[in-house]
Amino acid sequence: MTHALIVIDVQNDFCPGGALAVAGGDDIIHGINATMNDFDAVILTQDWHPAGHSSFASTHDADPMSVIDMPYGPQVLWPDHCIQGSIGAQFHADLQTDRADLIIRKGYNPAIDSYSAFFENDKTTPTGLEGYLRTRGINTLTLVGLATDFCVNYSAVDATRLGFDTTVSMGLCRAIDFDGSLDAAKAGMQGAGVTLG
Ligand code: VGL
Ligand code: ZN
Repeated sequence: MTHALIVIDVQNDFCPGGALAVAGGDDIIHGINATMNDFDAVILTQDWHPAGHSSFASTHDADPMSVIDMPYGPQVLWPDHCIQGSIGAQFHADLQTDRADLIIRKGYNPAIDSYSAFFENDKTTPTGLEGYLRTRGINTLTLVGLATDFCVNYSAVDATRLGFDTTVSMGLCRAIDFDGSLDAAKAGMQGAGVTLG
């Protein structure tokens, strides 16, 4: 078994004070740092949007947290966040980034959002992470980070679907929990075969 830790989007904009702050988002950072040495590989993801991204409410003159239909399905519209090169897009200063073997960026395509570390929201455009993991012989994944109900959830479901043995360490995640999204995400992950640890 070769086991990787995947740390999802521990960035300033998802922590208190950020543009899309997740309650308690910074509480998990010390625990994430402390567990890094338990793994054969550590991979970080970074939400990385161009200004004017199609997932931003401001791009559509719409209210944040409203939902629109995109060619690939419904899309929640978010406040502007994690803009390429901005302070908000940087990893939280307390996150130990030196231990990371790989940093994978996502959401850079202006027309498609990307919650999952594996596929954009069209569910078909790959990020390349699957190939990286397979060529390194990694078959087991533990996911932690932000937010439980969006990027962690989508990444975990895709990982399981791709055949990786996947656990989400719930104590090292925090949720946006918008309109029942956390309960739906938990049910979806369990239904897909993700272990909630
Ligand atoms: C995320 C909403 C928009 C996340 C990213 O990291 O969960 N959520 N972009
Ligand atoms: Zn985003």
